Amino acid sequence: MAATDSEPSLFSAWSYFQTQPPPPTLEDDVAGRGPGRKVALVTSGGTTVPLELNVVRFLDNFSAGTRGATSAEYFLKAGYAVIFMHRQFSLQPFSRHYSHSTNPFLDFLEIETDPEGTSADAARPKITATPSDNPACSTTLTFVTVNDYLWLLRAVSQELSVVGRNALYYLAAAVSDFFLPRQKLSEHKIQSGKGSLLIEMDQVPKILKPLVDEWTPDGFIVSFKLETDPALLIPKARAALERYGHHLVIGNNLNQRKHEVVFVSRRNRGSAVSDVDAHWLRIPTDAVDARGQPKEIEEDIVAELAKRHQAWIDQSWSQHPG
Ligand code: PAZ
Repeated sequence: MAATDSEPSLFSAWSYFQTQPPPPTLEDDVAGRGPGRKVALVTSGGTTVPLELNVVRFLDNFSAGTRGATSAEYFLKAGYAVIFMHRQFSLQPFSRHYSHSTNPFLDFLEIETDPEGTSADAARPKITATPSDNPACSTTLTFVTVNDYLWLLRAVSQELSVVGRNALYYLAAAVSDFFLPRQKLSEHKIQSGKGSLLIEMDQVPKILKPLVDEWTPDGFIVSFKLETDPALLIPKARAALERYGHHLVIGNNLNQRKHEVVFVSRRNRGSAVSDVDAHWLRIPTDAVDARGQPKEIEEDIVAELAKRHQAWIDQSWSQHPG
């Protein structure tokens, strides 16, 4: 019978779902297995450690947020939804190209240079995309202090745990190892006049442990390790893998971090941490990308991670379907 000839039916919500077919992708969407549902939580920039409750002085970290902001762009290009959790006023994806600007609309634009390289402005990036071209599925969160960072990371990772294996954690923020607990903070500005200032700081708890074991047990977790002594890089990365049991540590030395990083991981999931694979990614200092722009190592880091993350999702599903 043609639709126009039929009596209008009265559906209750119950009868609707009893009689109408679900879309074919529903199960995957809900389980977080859909192709567009991979999510990267990118942390970026340094944390501060206030020395007073009414903050006049604080300790800070060198990080400008370049690694995180650049990587977030490549995650978006690789089809990830991105939660960009960054230090307030540190570099942000896309607008990092225009560091003088505070225009939030730049967050939604893609940037390209003159492909011919002929115009007088050839070296200057130009905006070619509209907001609708950019994945709308990205969010920005900000922190300032190490305390903000820890609370935010816990809350976001607990929320994100619903995405299960499709969540990738890219922990590039430079998080202070030491802090002053609130109970030890002076309420008012620390006064001079008593000679030198001695401050004893407590160690920041090792947040990766509960992240891996409790908050987001199915997430694919990548931490960064920064060193200035190259001899320490791989041993410290290995120790982090052993201590926290996560998937991967990306090691970088302060002065070479834009040109080389090392991926340190277990050879096989579950194998002893003494049996690690150290995979170096290097780009020449004068490398250029397909558009003739200086190449960014984050492009290769994210490509390698997207491959490993997908392989891990596929492997997990073949071992534990559903
Ligand atoms: O932000 P940036 O590009 O200047 O520096 C990036 C980085 C060195 C902070 C990052 O790659 C990193 O190693 N983060 C972890 C630092 C650590 O806590 O060991």
